[in-house]
Amino acid sequence: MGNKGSKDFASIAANSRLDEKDLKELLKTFQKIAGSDGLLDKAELKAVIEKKYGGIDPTFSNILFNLFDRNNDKTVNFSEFCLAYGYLVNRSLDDVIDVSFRCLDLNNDGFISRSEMRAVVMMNKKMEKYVKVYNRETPIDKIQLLPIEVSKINQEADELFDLLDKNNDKQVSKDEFLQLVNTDAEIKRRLTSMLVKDESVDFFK
Ligand SMILES: [Ca+2]
Ligand SMILES: [Ca+2]
Ligand SMILES: [Ca+2]
Repeated sequence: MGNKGSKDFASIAANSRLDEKDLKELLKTFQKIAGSDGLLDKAELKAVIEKKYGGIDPTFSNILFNLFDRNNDKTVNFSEFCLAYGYLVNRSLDDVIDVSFRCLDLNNDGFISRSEMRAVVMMNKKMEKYVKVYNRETPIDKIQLLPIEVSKINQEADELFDLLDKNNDKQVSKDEFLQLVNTDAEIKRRLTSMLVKDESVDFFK
């Protein structure tokens, strides 16, 4: 993956708010999972998820991949990897809102749809159940939700979606998202805590 001099490390450290010692550890991890081309693709990320959670939840792997692939070129380089990792470790990063939007826009078309919002809230609930109810012993793709849970989740997602979709055109644009999330601390808290659980931090270990 090229020569990572200490200058590169310093700039990655500054951008990701990780220290250089963290970065050296992360580089080892990254090299292991990204393979010889030094780039992490979606299949490689899925393999990591599968190993950790015993299964794949497609929404979860899409969210994570969007979180990592900042420039949307379908691969994750080491610098992107560190940025996302820094984001997971330190929730107060300035780009938290931007990243939240990217994570919710599962198909990357620049808008959040109602079904994307539902899928993300659903995934979040599944993850919660996986950790709290099943104690991580059941593969994540085997976690079942009761019909009553599903309808509650959809209701919760729809409420949030309707708040965000100010002009009622059935999609949430980036502008709508920024307007509300920047002015409403409670919505900001809900969205950002929903997308990335502390759970994900030890992900690659
Ligand atoms: Ca990329
Ligand atoms: Ca979308
Ligand atoms: Ca709209």
